[in-house]
Amino acid sequence: MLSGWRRRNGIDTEGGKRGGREFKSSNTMPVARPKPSDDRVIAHVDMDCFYVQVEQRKQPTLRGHPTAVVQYNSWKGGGLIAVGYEARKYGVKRSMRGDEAKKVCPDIQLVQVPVARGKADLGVYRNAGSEVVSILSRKGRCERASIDEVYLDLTEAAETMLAENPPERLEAISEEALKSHVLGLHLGGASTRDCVRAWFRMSDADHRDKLLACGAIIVAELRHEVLKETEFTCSAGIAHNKMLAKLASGMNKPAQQTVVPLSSVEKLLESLPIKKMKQLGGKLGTSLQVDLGVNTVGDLLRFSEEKLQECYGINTGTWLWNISRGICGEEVEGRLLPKSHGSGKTFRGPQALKTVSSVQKWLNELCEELSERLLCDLEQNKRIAHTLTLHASAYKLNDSESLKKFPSKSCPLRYGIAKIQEDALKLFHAGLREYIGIYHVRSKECQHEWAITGLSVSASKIVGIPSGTHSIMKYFHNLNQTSMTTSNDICTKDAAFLSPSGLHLADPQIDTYEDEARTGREMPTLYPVADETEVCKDPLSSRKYANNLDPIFFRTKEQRDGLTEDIRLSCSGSENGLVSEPTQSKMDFLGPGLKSEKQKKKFEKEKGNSSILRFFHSPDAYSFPEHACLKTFQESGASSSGNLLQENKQPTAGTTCSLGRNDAWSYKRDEIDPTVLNELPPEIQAEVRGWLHPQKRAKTVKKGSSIVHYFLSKADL
Ligand code: TTP
Repeated sequence: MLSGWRRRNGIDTEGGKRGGREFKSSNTMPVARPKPSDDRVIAHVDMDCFYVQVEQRKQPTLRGHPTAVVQYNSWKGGGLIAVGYEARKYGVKRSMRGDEAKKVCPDIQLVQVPVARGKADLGVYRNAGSEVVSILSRKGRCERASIDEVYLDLTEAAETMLAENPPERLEAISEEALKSHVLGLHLGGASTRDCVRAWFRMSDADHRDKLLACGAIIVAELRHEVLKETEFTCSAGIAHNKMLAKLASGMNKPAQQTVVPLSSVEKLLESLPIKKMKQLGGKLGTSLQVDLGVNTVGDLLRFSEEKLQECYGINTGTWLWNISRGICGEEVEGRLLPKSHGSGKTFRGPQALKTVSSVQKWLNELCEELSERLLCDLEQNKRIAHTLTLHASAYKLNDSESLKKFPSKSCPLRYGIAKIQEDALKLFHAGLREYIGIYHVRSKECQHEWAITGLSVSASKIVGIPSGTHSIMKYFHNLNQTSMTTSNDICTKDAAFLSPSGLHLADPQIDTYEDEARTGREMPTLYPVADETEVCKDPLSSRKYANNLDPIFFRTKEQRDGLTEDIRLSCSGSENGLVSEPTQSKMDFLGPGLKSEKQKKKFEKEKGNSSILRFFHSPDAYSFPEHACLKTFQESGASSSGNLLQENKQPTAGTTCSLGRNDAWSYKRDEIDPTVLNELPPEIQAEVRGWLHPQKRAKTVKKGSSIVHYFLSKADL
């Protein structure tokens, strides 16, 4: 009898793949066997009871007191999402609610997570995480794995230290480093500290151990800097690969670090419960236990690679074979920024959503938050997300036993609150159709057939905007041109999607994600414990976010080369992509001024975000002259940080046009492709040229011919 995981993955007992489906590997389950790279020095740093520490920093009087952070839903005191170490001593656990925690620890201080839009607002934690990341990234390649976890590749720093300043020649080894736990270290009667010191100073040690010793000294120093500069403590694991480092960082908490020398790996894995291993905490782990009788990672050694492949597919089989030997070739990606943004919420018990309008209401809230974060990312980091994904969890009212999952759906992401909201709703409808069947969706009773218990929207495939070679105007111009055909495509598809008759049509615009079958991980839906879903955590990070995985990351790691059509769409400024002629496209590029009255209204409804104008609104972007402060922009109010009416000065004598707070988006006049200007309507070419070459600027601008004209509402003219 196959366990659920294997059945769903189409793996039969003979090892074939049923139904012609092939198991797809995730990022961390590479097909090829990685070369054991024992000479790398990798650290995993994990903040201790992170939310609690952030709250204690905000309210120092909480320090030293048993404290926990609760979700904002106050039912039974709210569910605990983070428990401080003082509270843990009393037996307070994350699974408890506030009232229960008070029973076991009457002195406990319960702090509610900040709330915005009727849901948890995790911005403060996210920002605190960024502070830590910026410190940890000082010594090597740094990968932000989740809101409070970081991987570091310290190989180079460790090699340099070993060559120039090896531990045996150090006058003193820091106290923090001497508190390290070195796995497999034989104490032989001496004090732990003396043994650790001796291990650090061992001149005849294996080269790889020496590298780890240097890594441990560096990590201790970094942790100390984090404490000094942010007041946060963190724990760390230092090993030769990510998997082992991650395992080790949780072994001794809080504020401690653990080193895994190569010689200790076998013993460590031998007795490690299979479910403790990253990615094996869910159904794949259960399948290993149930189907193969594997209880510890070491038990996997009984199986050949072929056998594991037979049971779980090529990639997962090889991955399992590797991890049982402590092999992991995964690189530390140089990434300080999150891979995705998301916003979600769960609706438990009576809060479950049972009508499309209630779903839409919440989707609108979630999309608004997502849009704000995207704009913030765009402004601060010059990054654009390409894919919008909707995840939901649901049950059927008339068939609560049904195991069918609400399918996750995705589509190209179009910027602008209204567009994101519109697309998210379409994704929801697409998911719902599949979940309960077309007939039911179309019938009136459908409103009473399902209940949504969780909703989340996320934006992924985030890439940086190329800079340097082209002007930003050129960039958007290109986007706009391409958007024409794509927009039409989208429009057609949307029409098919929305029209009742179109319900039967396939909508290639929307992707359906399969469940964990693809990845061997938990169903990528919502955050496991908290009522409030925060989807910004890196899905690759750990067990704790297993339910929060965004499958997009497992499908492919590669980012699209440059910018893709969905972004172009978003920049077109056209409503629903209703542009068919090049001239119209140019008008879109310029804003609503040249459009029909109807289009103008639609544009305003669009809140300004989706248009190229929105980008100009960014304080970092090239700005319009002072008098071009636009009502349309003002009304949008959607920027997370941009100030629409911020002082916009005209470029002066310098060669660089930069009016924002930083110059990252400024561009050199010389770099501006003159053809861009030629593409503009003749009546405004002169004015734009005037900005770029103020000395040549026309002295007077005829009313009605200025570019400003295009951005002013009728009332302003
Ligand atoms: P964790 O790192 O899992 O836990 P922690 O930092 O609170 O404690 P530890 O010292 O044991 O690592 O989670 C990081 C933060 O993420 C946590 O402080 C609160 C938040 N979180 C949730 O909101 N819901 C959850 O279900 C989990 C697991 C964490």
